[in-house]
Amino acid sequence: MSKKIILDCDPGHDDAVAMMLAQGNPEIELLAVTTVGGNQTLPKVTDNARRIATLIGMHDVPIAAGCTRPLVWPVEVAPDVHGDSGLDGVVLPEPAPLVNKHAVDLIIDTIMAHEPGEITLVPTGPLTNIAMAVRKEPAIVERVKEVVLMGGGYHVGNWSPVAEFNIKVDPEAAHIVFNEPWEVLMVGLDLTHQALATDEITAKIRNLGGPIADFTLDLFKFFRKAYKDAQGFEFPPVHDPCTVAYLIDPQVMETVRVPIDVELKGDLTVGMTVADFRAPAGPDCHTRAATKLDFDRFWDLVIDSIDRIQQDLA
Ligand SMILES: [Ca+2]
Repeated sequence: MSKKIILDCDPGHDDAVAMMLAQGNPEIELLAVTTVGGNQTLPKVTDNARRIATLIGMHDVPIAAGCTRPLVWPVEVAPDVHGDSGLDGVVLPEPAPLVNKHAVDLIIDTIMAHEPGEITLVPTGPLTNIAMAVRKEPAIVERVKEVVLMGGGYHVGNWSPVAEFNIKVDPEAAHIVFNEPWEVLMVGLDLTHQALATDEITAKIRNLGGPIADFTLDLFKFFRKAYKDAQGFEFPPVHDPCTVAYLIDPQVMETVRVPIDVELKGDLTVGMTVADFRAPAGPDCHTRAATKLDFDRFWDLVIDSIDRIQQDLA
């Protein structure tokens, strides 16, 4: 049984890899790609998503643009990590069509048209669209199987000392998503900082050869320099596909059930995902945090998806 997912993203170098993994793995049935302002402005990330769709042969998946800005705060983008286009360093083909529907409505309509428990939401950008969908149609909460999101962290931040970008730029949206009583798996920085595109990994991708392998190498080349300059990493952490990888094979990571909430008020800590590890999680706890990545298993899935996409395109 394949997993039906909606990918809500802001491409973004690592979002691009999440799209590739969703497209290139038969365990995943991608029902929609929705975009949200984040790594770059909404027009830019939407254009990137549409061009990636063309590149990887994603022809039958509706793509819809969503919210231009966070619920409360002004727009904040990440050009030092993703460049002026949001996807600098690569050459992309013409954009795939956009559906004439707001992303929030596409999310709601898709969930309501399926049986309860069928659809997993996979947000890999700020949580604005998901929060808006919850507020517009609260019935989605009990119909969604799980929210598997990239964002947050329990020990580290990257946009402040304690807050991760996706949560920090729209903390109110994140607060809504973490406080609804659906299952939430936080695939945060503690996990994704283990998903490094090392020399060993780029060598494996280079050995594959082909247009999608070359595209991925260009992505990683830009991302590596950006992460070195901006945050001092030797190799870039490829955050977003960790979510999709978990849905293909849960053994790709270890998780722990723990209460998690989002700080909204602290002068130094706004956007922090606060996980309470003091005692065993109670029966009402609906949140989990990802802790340990199986590095080889994860990258094997990514590399396999590149190979499959290239075979499908050939
Ligand atoms: Ca992202």
